[in-house]
Amino acid sequence: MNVVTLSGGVGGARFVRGVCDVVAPRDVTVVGNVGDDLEVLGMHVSPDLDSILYALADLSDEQRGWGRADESWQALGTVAALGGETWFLLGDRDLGLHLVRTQALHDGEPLSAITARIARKLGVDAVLLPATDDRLRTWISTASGEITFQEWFVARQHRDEVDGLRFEGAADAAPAPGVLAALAAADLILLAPSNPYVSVAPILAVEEIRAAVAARTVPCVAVSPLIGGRAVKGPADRMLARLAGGTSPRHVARCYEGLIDALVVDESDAHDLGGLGDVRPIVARTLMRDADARRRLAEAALGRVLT
Ligand code: FO1
Repeated sequence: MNVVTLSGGVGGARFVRGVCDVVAPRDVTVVGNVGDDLEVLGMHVSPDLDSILYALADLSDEQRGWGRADESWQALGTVAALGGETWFLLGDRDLGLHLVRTQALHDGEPLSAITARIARKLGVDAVLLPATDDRLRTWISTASGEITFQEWFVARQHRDEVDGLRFEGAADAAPAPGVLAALAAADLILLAPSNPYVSVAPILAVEEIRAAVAARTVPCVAVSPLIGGRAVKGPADRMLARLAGGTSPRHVARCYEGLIDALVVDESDAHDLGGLGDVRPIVARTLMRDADARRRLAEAALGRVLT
């Protein structure tokens, strides 16, 4: 069974790992968000692709939620001592990946090819594709102006309320090689429990990807990132309240209007399933505390297709 998952970082990466525990990883394609990408200290960082890579290679720092386990920070210490930029934390092990990717990009290799090469080296069998090889960047509108995603998320700890989003470059971005073919060959499309606005929307902002999902002939199942109307981590609940008018399953489903057939919701949200229309609710425990929980959630999302 071919499964395509559209995913952001952290929560999405955990979910993708669960999917790979249930379906043969070779049959799993992950389309990752690149709207969070940034250049820092001269390096191209792709946080969401890296969170997925590290999760699938079993290298993630589970506590921190991003970056590598067993990390050290010597290089960043030198950067700080020399008065360099340290707002975006890059660990020593992580830096190695950014060096390789940045050099390859400078040499003209597309992000998708570099990502595939790094995935192979890390022993990842699933196919990981950036949504696009073109430049696509998420900008956040706040009361104090428009700022880049990472300035809002990391530097300002996402404390500014979001008035709107812009996906720079999306209108001209082409899906990365393999994305449309994977969607065409999919038996099931999944939207990971990532933030609909800043993690999944930048992927769907690539028009041909959105059109392919909209025109699907196979089920598309989204997993809500909310538990009891709250985000496990991050600003998804505040954004849904402000931009969609609430944090119920129907508000999550509305972010994916015309794109999903089912929505996996947490047991704690099962009392409020009104307004879902044609979207079928699948009630499950969605907190991915450990490997078993990850696998159970993946099984719930895959359930109907697997049986
Ligand atoms: N998140 C932070 O909150 N602070 C950081 O300094 C930070 C550094 C970082 C470095 C590499 C990487 O792959 C991810 C990193 N993240 C950091 C996480 C990242 O900014 C976000 O979790 C995602 O962009 C949102 O999905």
